Amino acid sequence: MRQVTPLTEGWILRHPDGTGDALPASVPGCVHTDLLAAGLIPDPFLGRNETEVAWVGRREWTYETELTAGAGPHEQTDLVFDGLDTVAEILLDGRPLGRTRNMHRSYRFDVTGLSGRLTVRFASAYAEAEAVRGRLGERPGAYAEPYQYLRKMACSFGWDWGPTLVTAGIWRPVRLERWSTARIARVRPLVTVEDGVGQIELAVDVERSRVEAPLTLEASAGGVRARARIDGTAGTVRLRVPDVRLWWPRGYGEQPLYDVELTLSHGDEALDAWRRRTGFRTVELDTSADAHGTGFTLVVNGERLFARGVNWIPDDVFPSRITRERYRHRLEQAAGAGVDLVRVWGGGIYEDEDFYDACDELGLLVWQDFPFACAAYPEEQPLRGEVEAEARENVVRLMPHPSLVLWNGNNENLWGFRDWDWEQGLAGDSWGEGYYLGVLPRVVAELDPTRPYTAGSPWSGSWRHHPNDPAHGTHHSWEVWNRADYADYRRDVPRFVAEFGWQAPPAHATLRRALPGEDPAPDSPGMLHHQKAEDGNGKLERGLARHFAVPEGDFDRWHYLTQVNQARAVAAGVEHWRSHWPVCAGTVVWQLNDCWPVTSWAAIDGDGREKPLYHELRRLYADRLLTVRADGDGLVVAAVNQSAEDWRGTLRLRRMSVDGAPIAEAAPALDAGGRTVAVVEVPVELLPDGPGEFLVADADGVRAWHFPAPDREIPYPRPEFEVALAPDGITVTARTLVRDLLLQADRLDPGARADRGLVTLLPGEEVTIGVRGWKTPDPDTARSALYCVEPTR
Ligand code: BMA
Repeated sequence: MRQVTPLTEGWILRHPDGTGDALPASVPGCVHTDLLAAGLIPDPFLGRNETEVAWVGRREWTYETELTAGAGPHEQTDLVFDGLDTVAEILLDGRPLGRTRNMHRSYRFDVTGLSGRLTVRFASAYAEAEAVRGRLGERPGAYAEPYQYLRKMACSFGWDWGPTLVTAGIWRPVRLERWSTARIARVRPLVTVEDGVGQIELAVDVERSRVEAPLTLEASAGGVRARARIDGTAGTVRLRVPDVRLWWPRGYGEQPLYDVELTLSHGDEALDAWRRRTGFRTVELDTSADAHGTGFTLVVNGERLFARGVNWIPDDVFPSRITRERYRHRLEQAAGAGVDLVRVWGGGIYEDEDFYDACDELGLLVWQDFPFACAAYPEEQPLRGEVEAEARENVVRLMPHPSLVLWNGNNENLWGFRDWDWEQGLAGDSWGEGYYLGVLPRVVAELDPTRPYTAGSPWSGSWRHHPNDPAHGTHHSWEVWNRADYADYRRDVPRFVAEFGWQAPPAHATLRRALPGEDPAPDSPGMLHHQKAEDGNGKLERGLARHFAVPEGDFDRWHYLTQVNQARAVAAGVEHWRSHWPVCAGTVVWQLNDCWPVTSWAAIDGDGREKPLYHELRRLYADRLLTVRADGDGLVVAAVNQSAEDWRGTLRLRRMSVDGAPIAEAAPALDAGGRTVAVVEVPVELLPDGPGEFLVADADGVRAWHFPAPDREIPYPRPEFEVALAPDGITVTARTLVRDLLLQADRLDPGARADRGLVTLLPGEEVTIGVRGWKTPDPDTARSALYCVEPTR
C-alpha cells in the first residue's frame, strides 16, 4: 500500500547568501509568519508596520530540512509539494530536482533511493514578475504591482482592501509517498443524477513502476460496488446508486453526502486508495435570452434560484495560517447570515479542501473564479502552459464537491479591456482573452462537463453587448459607491449583480488592537494606512453627507454612522433587486470577509467581528423579506417569499409621524406563493407626506420601513429609551421612535458579541439584544455602548 510520511519537521529558514541565523520554519507556512514567530519583524497587521516589512518580499529565502527517502520495501519514493509560493528551485544535496513558478499547482519529484539536505530556494516574486514583464512587455492593470506576470495570489501584492505583503514559502503540506507497482495519479469523478439514480463515473489515471502488472480498480459508494480493469495507465469505474438523496443548497433541502472509495489492486494486493465525499445534484446555468435581455439563473435539481451571495477573499493575507476550524467558522458565519452562495473571487486562490468541505456540509453553493483579476494577463509562455496546467489540476481536484456549481474565467478583465482604456494601449498584445474564451472553457468542458462555465464577471455572454450591460448576464454595480447615492441602486434591474458594496470601518475593538497607541480619527495616520481604496475616505464622507450631518471631531459617532450607512446601502440594493425576482436572479455582496484589519466593504472585519451589515444581511437574505418601493407617484410593498410554502395573511400598513403618532392604517391581504414575489399597492391615504412621516409595513414578524427623506431632514424627536439587563444581554424599551439602535458590545469587552445589529423601534416597543462573552455590566455602562440616530442639531 502507498505509504505517506508528512515532511513537516526539522525545517529551517535562511537567507541564501548565508547571512543571518537560521530560524526554525513552519511547514506549511511562509517567510513572514516565520520571521514574526522569531520576533524578527513586527506584526505587519498593526499600525503602519506593513511598510517596515516590505523588504521581506524583495529578498530570496531558503528552506532546508534533512530528507531520508531511504531504502525500504517500496519501489518508488516521491517527494510531493501541495503548494509552493511561488518561484522556487528544489535541490537535494545541491543537485537540482526541479523548478516551480506557480503557487496554484502541486509538484511531485521522484527521489527514490535518495537522501540528503533538501533545499527549497525561493526567488523574490518581484524578480520573476519583473523579468517576465521585461520579456513580454508591459500590460495594463488596475494596480501598479506586477501580479499579472506570474501565477501567484494577486492580492498578495496589495488590493483596495489589502496590504502589500508579498509572501514566499512552502504554503501547503509536503510529504513523501512510497509506493510499488502502481499508484493512483488522478481521479476524475463525474457525478450526475438522472431519474433518481446517482451515477458516479470515476476516470482514473495511474502511474506505474512496473509496466506489465495487471491492475484492477474497485469502487464503492452508497452501498454499491463496481470493478474495472486498468489497461495501460487509465481505467474507468462506474457506480449506479439507486434512490439517491439529493444534495440541496441551504434553505432548499438537506445536504446528504456520500463517501466514495476507490482501491487500486494488483491481484490481492491493495496498492493505493482514494477517498472523497460527494453529493448528488444537478446544476445548470440558464443564460437564455428573454424579453428583458439575457438571463443568468442558477438551476439546481431543476429549481431556479435567486442566489443570496457574498464575495469571498482570502481570509488571511497569509493563507497558510487559515485552519480548517477557521474556514468552518467563517463559512458558518456566512450561512448564519442567510447566505446560500459564496463566490471565490479571482484575485485570491483556489481554496483549500477544508473550504469546500465546509460548503458541502453547510449547503453553500460555490462559484469559483479562476485566479485572474483586474489586469491584462499575457498569454505567452511560460504563463500559458502554467495556466493550463493549474486549471487542469484544480478543476479535477474540486470535482467531488457538490457545493461547487460554477466556474468563472476571471474578475473584471473582459470589462477592463473594453472600458478601462486597455484595448488601445495593448495594440494587439495578448491580454488574457485566449484564457477566458479559449483555454479555460475547453479545460472545463473536457475534464468536468457536469459544471457550467462563464467567461468572466461581469460578462454579457458575448462581445455583442457591453461586458457590464445590466440587461445581459452578470453585472458589477460600482458606479454607486464610487460616485452616487445608494438610492441609485434602484435605477436598474440587472439580471445578476455579482458585485456591489459599500465601505465601513471595522469594529472598535478591532481598531484598538490594530492601531496601538492611536487615538483614531477618520484621517489619523493608522486609520488612513488601514484604508486602501482610492479616495476611500472621500467616498465614505460624501456617501454619509447625503444622509446625515457629518459629525465633526466625534470619531465614535462617525464610526457608528458610516457603519449604518454601509448597512443601509447594501439593504437598498438587495431589497430592490430581490424584489425583482425572477428578472434579477442573484446578489453577491462585495464582500463577506477581510484579510487583515481594514476599512473595507466587508460584513465581517479582519478580526472576525460582525459589522452591522452582517446582521442586516440576516434580514435581507431571510426567506421572507418585505420592502417598500416607489411605483409611479405612489408606493408598493413587495413581499419576497423564497420559501417553498405560500405566504398568506394580512399586511399591516401604518402611516405615522416621527413623533410617534399614528396617522392612518390599512390591512390589505398578502398572498405570495412559494418562491415568488407579491406586490401590494399602498393606498393613497397611507403615503407619508413630507420628512416628518414614515410608513411601516408588518406581516408575520417581518417588517419594512419607508422614510421618504434623508435622515438629516427628518425632524426626529430626541431618542428616549430604557435599558435593563436581561439574563444574556440587555432589553431596550423605546419611549420615542428609536432608529438604528446598535449595541457595540466589543467596546465594553473585546470578547463580547451582540446577536443583533441595527434595530428600529416604535414608541413602546422593546427588543432584547443577546450578548455572548461579556461580564454583565451595569445598565449605565451597557447604555454607554448603545448608539442610535440622533436629530440633526
Ligand atoms: C471590484 C472587485 C475588487 C475590488 C472591489 C472594490 O473591482 O473585483 O477588485 O476590491 O471591486 O473596489
